[in-house]
Amino acid sequence: MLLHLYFHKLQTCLKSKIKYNTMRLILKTILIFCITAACCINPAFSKQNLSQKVKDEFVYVWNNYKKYAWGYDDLKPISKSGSNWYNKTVCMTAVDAYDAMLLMGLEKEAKEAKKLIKDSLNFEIDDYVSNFEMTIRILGGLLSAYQLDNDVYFLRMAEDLGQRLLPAFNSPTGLPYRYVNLKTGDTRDAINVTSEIGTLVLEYGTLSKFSGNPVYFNVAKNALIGLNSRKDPNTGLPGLLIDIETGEWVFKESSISGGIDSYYEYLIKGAMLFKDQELLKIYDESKKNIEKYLCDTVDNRIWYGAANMQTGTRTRTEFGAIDAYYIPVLLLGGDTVKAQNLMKSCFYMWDYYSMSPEKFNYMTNELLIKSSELRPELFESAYFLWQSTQDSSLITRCEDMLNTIIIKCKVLGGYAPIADLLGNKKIDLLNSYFLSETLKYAFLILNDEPTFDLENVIFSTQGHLFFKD
Ligand code: DMJ
Repeated sequence: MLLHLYFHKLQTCLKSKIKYNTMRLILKTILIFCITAACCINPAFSKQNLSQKVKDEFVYVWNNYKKYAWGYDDLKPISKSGSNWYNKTVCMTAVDAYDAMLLMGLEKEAKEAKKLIKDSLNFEIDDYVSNFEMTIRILGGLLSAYQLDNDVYFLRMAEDLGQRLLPAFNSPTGLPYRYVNLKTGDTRDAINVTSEIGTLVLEYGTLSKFSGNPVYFNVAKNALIGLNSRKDPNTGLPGLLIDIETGEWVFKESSISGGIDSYYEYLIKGAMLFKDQELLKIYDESKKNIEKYLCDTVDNRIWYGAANMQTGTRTRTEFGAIDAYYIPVLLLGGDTVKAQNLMKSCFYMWDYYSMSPEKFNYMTNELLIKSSELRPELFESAYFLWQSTQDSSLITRCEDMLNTIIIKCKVLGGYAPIADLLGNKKIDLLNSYFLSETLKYAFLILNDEPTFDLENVIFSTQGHLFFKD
C-alpha cells in the first residue's frame, strides 16, 4: 500500500516536474514513517539495531587503534598514528576500554586488549605521571577489569601502581602533589587542582578493599577532608587551585566545572560506595552552597556559573560539555527535578551548536571555547536520567546524538573531535574516554540486554565499574 502510494506520488511529481528537493523530502518522510512504524510494531527491532550500531562504532575505533596505534596510549585518527602520555606506554586505550568490551560482549576485542595489557604494561617508568589521570584511567580500569573478569593479574597490577602513586601524598598537608615519578617516587608540582585532589577515593578505596591494605582509602579520604576543611568559611566554596605545601588557595574562583567537577562527584559516589556518612554530610552542605552561589536561571533554564569563593559574587556565566556530569550527581543526591531541568539546559546547548561546545556563555549564547571533544557527559546523564525516569524521549535523543557524532566525527582513521564548531577542522587525538565512557553510556542506554547486573554498581568518573558490597 505504502509503496503503491509512493510510486503514485513519484509519477505525479515527475509529470508536474516538481523539483528534486521536493522529491527527496517526500522520500525522506516516507522512509521515516516506515522506520517509525516498524519500531512501533516491534520496539525490540529498534533497540537491538541501535545497540549493535554502538558496538559497530566501538569495533571500528578499536580496529583503527589496532592498525595505526597498537600499544600506544592514544589513537591519532587524522595522521593515522599513535602517541603516549609519558616516556613509555601505559596502554591507556586498552586498559580504559577493556570493561566496555566486556559489557558489550565483545569477546574477541576483549581478548586482544587483555593480551596487549599483559604483554606490555609495566609501571617501571622513569617519568612524572599525573596522580589523578593514572588513577581514574589506569587504576580504575584495572580494578574494574578485576571485578568483572576475576583475573588476579589485574589486582596485582593495580597494587603495583597504587604503591608507586602513594609518595604523591607525602606533603606537609597530606594533600597530594600533582605528579609523581613512578620509578623513583619523586614528586613535583605543589600547586594542585581541586578535582585532581578530590577524585581518588573510589579507586583508592576499592584498592584497599581488595588488597586488604587500608592506606589507600585513608590517604584519598584524607585528601577529600583536607579540601573540605580549607573551603571558605563565609561561602563554604572551594577554590580551583591550592598549594598543597602551605594549604593556601592560589586561584580563588569556584564553580562546578572542570578543575572542580569530579570533586563533587566523588563526595556523593564515595558516600554511596563506602556507606560513608561523613562524605554524605559534606556533599549535602556543598550542594546547598552550590545552589546558593553558583546557580543561575535564564529564560527558565538553569545553569551553573563561576563565583569568587570568598564573596560568592558571579565572575563568569559559562557552562560547557563537561558540566553535564552534574546531572547524575544531582540524581544520586536525590534531586530528580533539578536533574531534569539541567538536562533540558544541556540539550538546549547541544541543539544551539548541533553538538555540545567546550564552553559557552549562557547569558549571551556566545561560543567561548569552540571545540567539541566527543565527551561522554551528555550520554552519561541521559542514561542515568532514563534509569530513574524511564523517559523514552531520552533514548531518541541519544540516537540522534549518536548519529550526529557519526556524521561529524567519523574519519578514515577512527573518530576525531571537532576543533571548532563553526568550521570543519578536527583534532588529531582520540581521548580514551571515547571508548571507556562515551560509547559505553551510549550502549547502556540503547541496549536492552545487559551482560552484567548493574543494580549495585557505582560508575567512576571515567566510567569504570565499582560494585557496592
Ligand atoms: C573524563 O576523563 C573524566 O570524566 C574526568 O573526570 C573529566 N571528564 C573526562 C571526560 O569528559
